[in-house]
Amino acid sequence: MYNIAVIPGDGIGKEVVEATLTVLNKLPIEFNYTHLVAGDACKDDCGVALPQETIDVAKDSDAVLFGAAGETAADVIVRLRQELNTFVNLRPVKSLEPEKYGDIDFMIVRENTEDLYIGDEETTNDGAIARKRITKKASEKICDYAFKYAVDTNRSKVTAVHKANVLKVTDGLFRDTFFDIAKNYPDIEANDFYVDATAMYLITNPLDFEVIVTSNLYGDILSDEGAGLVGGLGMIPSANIGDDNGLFEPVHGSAPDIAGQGIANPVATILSACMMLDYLGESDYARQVEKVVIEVINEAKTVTPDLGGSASTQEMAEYIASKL
Ligand code: GGG
Repeated sequence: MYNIAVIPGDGIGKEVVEATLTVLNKLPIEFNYTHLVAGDACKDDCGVALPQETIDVAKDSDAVLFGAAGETAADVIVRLRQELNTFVNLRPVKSLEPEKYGDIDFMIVRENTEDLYIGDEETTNDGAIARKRITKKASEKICDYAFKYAVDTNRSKVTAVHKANVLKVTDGLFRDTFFDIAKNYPDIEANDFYVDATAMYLITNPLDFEVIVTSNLYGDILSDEGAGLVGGLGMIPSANIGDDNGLFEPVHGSAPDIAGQGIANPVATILSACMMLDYLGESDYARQVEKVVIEVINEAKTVTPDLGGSASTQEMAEYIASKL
């Protein structure tokens, strides 16, 4: 039995998490869910966006399934990643409809604990200032993870993304650390691009990428761009992994424009649950669910409006569950 902390969060988070539990509940695995609150509504109701109980239960669970953060993202999802010390955020950009989007398949390995996302901001006399923290230790850890990931998944190249020509000290440290770590992996090609150039190459040459390793902010931005290459934000899952904890969430946010309408695409959250199954050592079931999700998307019948259908979030999830 696995103890899973479930944090739907805000907006469409509730809908996509409910849909995902419908799919998980069809598997012959026993899950003990603890439903926890966090987010904008939680802040309005109880004064804090991330209650201590939510943090404690998340830390003690076998894995965390998270939905979406809204305006309180910094106090909720960014803080949770720090509290759980999930130092890597894996964001796979993979086309599930190769005829439509080509054979795009690369992994973004995003550093998850530092950079501008430490939230060290202050107001000054003439405006405001934010501190960007890049440490050698965290850079070594994330770059090593990226190379190991490349070896484990038979990839041949790791690309570091930074802006070291402008941010010479912080991004320069990240880039230099990357090339130091690369020396330990002589069979893997190591190259680097500036983040602005990468934003273009992802559109002009997406097949050139295999594994991207980058800092927190660039990883956040490039993964949304990646989603745009393969059908939209409803398609990309993610896994936050640390030495003791795993937290799984779609890349998308709370999408207030469509929240409550029951039309959000549940694929990103269902695939995040597949990454959770991998983390729990249940990879056979992860592959089974992925296979059905791909079939259902390509069938294009019982899918949400963004995928060309008219099914609701829950109808699509029930259809996926029925095929398992
Ligand atoms: N499920 C991802 C989510 O809630 N995203 C909203 C957001 O702003 N996230 C910031 C981040 O991923 O760092």
